Amino acid sequence: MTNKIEAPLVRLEWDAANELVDNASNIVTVTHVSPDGDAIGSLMGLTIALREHGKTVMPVVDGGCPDFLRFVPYSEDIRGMIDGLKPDLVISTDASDQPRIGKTGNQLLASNGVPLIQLDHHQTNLLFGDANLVDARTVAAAEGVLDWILERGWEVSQNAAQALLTGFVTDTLCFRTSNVTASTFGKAQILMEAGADLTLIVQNTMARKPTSRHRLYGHVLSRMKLEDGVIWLNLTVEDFKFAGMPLGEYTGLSGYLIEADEAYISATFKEIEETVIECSFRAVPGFDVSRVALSLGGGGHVLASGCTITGKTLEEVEELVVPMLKKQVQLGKPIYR
Ligand SMILES: [Mn+2]
Repeated sequence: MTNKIEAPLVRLEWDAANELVDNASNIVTVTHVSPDGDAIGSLMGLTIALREHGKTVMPVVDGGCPDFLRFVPYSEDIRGMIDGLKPDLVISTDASDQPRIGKTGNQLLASNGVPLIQLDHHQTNLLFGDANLVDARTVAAAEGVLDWILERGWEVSQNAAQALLTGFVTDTLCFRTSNVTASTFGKAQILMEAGADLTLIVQNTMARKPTSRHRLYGHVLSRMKLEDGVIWLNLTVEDFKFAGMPLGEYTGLSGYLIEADEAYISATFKEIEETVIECSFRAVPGFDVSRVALSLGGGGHVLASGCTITGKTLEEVEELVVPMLKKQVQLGKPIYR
């Protein structure tokens, strides 16, 4: 194995996707479980644009829309369950494989034999749609949705733009990630000219967080470990209880740990049940955590990825995965520091 970063995955089956959309009238849009800003932003940007072009569209995700993303236009329409829905087309956004679209998404596909378009930007995408719109060069699934809207020659409405800019902002950590290019700003300009409010998004996502997250950080950070360029933390069920956070809620800790000067790869190992462990990885440019996640049944981006390991305890997962990450440190070289 070398540290050669693979060419970005690009598979844009526009014609097949457009034909499926043109022949459908009743569409359900879905996105990945534990939805983040890009999941909800791409889901709603697409939903709004399709509705504006005469389609009946119902957005669905397991558990519904998280509270902090309720500022996204029409997010109140997002259902947490599929009862009664019988679409003639399902479109998923921001999910790299079919299990990621959760119980609701998989129930929809299983019960109807209905066709699936999947739109995504993860390098590890498994091309699981009947039509695939995957571009790993895009910074967010929301950018892929915008590309599709522009490809169709559609206007971008203010509501669609607001939803889509949310995906751009959250997936790029406010235009700070290494995949941001001049073209990213060109597309952000299109969205802001259409009326998207950047400050509204920043204040609801980047600049605010639940206080319980501060409580968790204060409780666990002294336990972090740093060896051979890898920095990591184990998070137990007890830690979440102490902080008053729902089990498994997004913590942002791997993104925080990777800011440490001596770290090239960071990880958090999150105990959901005694032998169900969620792993989250981050890397600085020049290293690759996507293949470790993929080999463990997960996926993601070169610099940010994750997986869920079942049948092992927190300690066993740490023992298995940390050496894999240390190996990735040896295979890489920092580009900027
Ligand atoms: Mn995304």
